[in-house]
This record gives sequence, C-alpha cells and structure tokens, in this order.
Amino acid sequence: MFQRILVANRGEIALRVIRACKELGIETVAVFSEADRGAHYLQLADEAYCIGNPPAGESYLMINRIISAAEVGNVQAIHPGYGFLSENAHFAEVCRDCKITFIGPTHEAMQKLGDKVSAKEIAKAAKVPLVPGSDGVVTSEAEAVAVANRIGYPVLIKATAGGGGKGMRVAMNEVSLQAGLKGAAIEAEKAFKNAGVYLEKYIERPRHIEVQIIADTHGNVCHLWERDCTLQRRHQKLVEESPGPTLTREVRDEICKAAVRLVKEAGYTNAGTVEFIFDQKENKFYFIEVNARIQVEHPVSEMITGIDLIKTQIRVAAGEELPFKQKQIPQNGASIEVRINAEDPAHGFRGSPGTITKLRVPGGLGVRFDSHVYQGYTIGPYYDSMIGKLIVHKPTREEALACMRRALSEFVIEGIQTTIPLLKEIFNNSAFIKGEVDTTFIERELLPQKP
Ligand code: MV4
Repeated sequence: MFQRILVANRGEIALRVIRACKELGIETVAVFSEADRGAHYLQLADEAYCIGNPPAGESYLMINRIISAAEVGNVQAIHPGYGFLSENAHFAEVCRDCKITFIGPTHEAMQKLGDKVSAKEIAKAAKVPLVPGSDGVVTSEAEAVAVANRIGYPVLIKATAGGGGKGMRVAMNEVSLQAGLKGAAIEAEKAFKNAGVYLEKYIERPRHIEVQIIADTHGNVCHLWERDCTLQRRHQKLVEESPGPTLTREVRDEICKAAVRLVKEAGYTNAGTVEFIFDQKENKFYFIEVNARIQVEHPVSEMITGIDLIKTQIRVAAGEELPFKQKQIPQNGASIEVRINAEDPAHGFRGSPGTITKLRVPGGLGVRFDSHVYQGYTIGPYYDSMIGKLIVHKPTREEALACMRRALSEFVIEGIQTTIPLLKEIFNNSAFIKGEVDTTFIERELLPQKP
C-alpha cells in the first residue's frame, strides 16, 4: 500500500480523497492555486504546495507543476479527482514515466475510451447495444446524408473527441444536417483539435442511466449498480439517484452486465462509469460513452452498496485484488444526491461568487453533506460553481424523497445565491416524484423561460 498520495484537485473532491487516505493511514500532499490559499482541505492534508495562479490553466491543469509537487512531496501515487487532469491520458502517461502511480485507468485504456468512435467499436465487440448510426467517423456530406436516410431523422451529430454533450447538434432534415456537419466539425476542431464527427439516431426524451464499475489489475470487474441522472440542465446534472426508479429487474441486470462486458473488453482498470441512454418508449438502452474517472455522483452508489469507492480505487491502484465479489454487492434501499451550486436562478444560473455569511447544514439519519465550504468561506469566480452535494439514503425511494425535502428545508445559506430553491421545486414536482421525467424535463417544464 502507498505511504503517501498527492491529491491533484481542490474543493469537495480533494477533501473526500484526503478523508479516505486518513482512514487508510496514508499521508496526503495537497496542491492549491493562489485562489485556494487557506482552504480547509489544505489543513487536513499533511503537506500542501502552491502550484500557481487562480486560473486552472495556470495551476490545476499544469502537469509539470503537479509532477514537481509530487517529486518534492515524495509521493508514490496521484489521485486526480474529477475534472481538471482526471481524464487526460497524457498526464496518466507522464505519471507512469515518472514512476508515480496514477489512481485511475492506464493511459492506453483512457485513450481508447476517450475517443468516442473507438469506444463504440469496443462496445460493439462486447455485444453492448449501440444507437443506430454511422460506422465510425463520417468522411463526406454524401455519406452523412446516406446514413441519415438509412436510420431516419432526427439525427444527432457528435464529435469523436467530445463527450459530456459538448459539441452535439440535432439535425431534423437534410438541410440542417448539412449545416450541422460543417458547424460541428469546426467547433470540434477548435475545442478538441480533432474535427472528426459521427452520426447517431437522436433518441427523443430519453433517460440517462449510468453504471458504476470498479476493476482491479487481476481481471476482476464488478458493477455497483446503476444511477439515474436524467435530471440535468445544460449537461449539468442536478439530481442523481440509485436505483433507477423506472428500470425493471431484467433491464437492470442486462445494463449492469453490459457495462461489465465493455469494461473487460477495454482492459479497463480502477473506477469508471459506463453511460447509457434509455429509450422509455422502447424499453431499450444504448451505450453512449465511458467516463474514465470517479464521478461527482459516486456517493449514491456508495450509500446503497456500503462500499467506499475512493478507498477501493486506492487499493486496486496499489495492486490489491477487489475485496468483494459481485454477489456480495447489495443494492440496499434508495439514495438520492442533489448538487448545490452557487448560482443565481434569477440571472440565467450565472455563477454567484461571494462570501457565505450564514450556513446551517441539515443532518439526521441518512443525511450526508460532502462539501468544502463553511460559514465565512468565500467562493471565487475561477472554478466550478458546485459548493456541495447533499445525499440521502433511506429504505425506499418514497422515504428518500421525504428526507431530501426535509433536509433541503433545513438548509440555510446566506450571502450567495444557490440552486436550493430549484431543487425544492423539483422535489415537490409530481412528475419527478412519479419518475415520469426525461433529460429535457427541467428546461421544458420547470424553466421554460429563455435565460
Ligand atoms: C444522446 C441523446 C439522444 N440520442 N445520443 C448527452 C451527454 C452525452 N454524454 C450524450 N448525451 C446524449 N446523447 C443520442 N443518440 C441524448 C443525450 C443527452 C442530452 C441531449 C441533449 C440535451 C440534453 C441531454 C441530456 C442528457 C443526455
């Protein structure tokens, strides 16, 4: 096992990783930008190094500085958290070359899955259902038109280097397909330095289901069941829950097994998420992409299984075998997470920086709040607006909903604007309570006005 780990992240996830390390008896080295000087997670770490200016490109994204801190701090491993360098295959490769264990998949697996067309090839080989679409990158307008005519409109244009919904375009007919292809390729070239795009049949009003997996370096792969992350706004998830409220036992078993097959086929190790869209009309799921990192919403899977995913990531990165078999992983009760963001709903959800002048956090049986903020904390304008995650766990979904309503009503955050009012509205919405929503629900039903 490692004696010392560097945490290449900030905020809530840095705190989460440091806590897991402490319980494992592992020392931690934290890094921080000038904007995070004095942050709470630095106090809990054994050592902390400043790595640059507030903009992420001048600190948390600088591979050379993080590797320098790892060398000076004398660590054996780096945990990347989520965001920043967590899915950067080059960073994982540099870590390996410097003889520092990257706590995540190998750079080869990351590269294969980071390219969406190559990820779909792996899924196909593993007999995981794919959305009808082009066979790889489309190389001409004529080819794209032929594919669209075969699968039928609407079609979705996606960037092979994209992901998380970045650079996607819907085409309703041949005219919008031609315009969309050009626009998407230009955008993809700009954003990812890769203009490759592919086509998929656009599944209207789907649910977003993902499967948490964890794999060791000895060939063992387990899933920790699914999460339903359907409620989102502009590709920012708002609510995540497990079990998925609409899945039958048969579909749940199939989707979890499909995720495990894909991960085995890719030679993937450590924690990851296989993302699917679920067509409610057809009761069918389709593979979309793999997220090769620990995700924000990992706690709901921890609550229902009782497994600490961060500790397990560290153990398998150190070469240990998974300490459980698939049959020993329960799906106990229901867990729901909401993301609390410092955003102003009255102004199109723009970031709401400022100082938290008053903070009262809910508690009680089955309530967990993972957050780096405290009363007096100042939220700067530089990073993600998420200030914490409120997670509940109860025997049934109905009880979890009631618990979340109660917890949200106890929350007091003054000095900044937050998404709590929107979350309260969601938990009182009858369609959401009944599980009758899709990925367009928030923007279609709750926030129909233009920002
Ligand atoms: C789709 C889709 C419908 N049809 N693919 C969005 C995130 C990225 N990982 C994949 N995403 C989607 N892919 C097909 N073939 C719907 C989504 C999607 C979505 C699309 C538009 C607006 C919001 C969305 C939220 C979740 C999923």
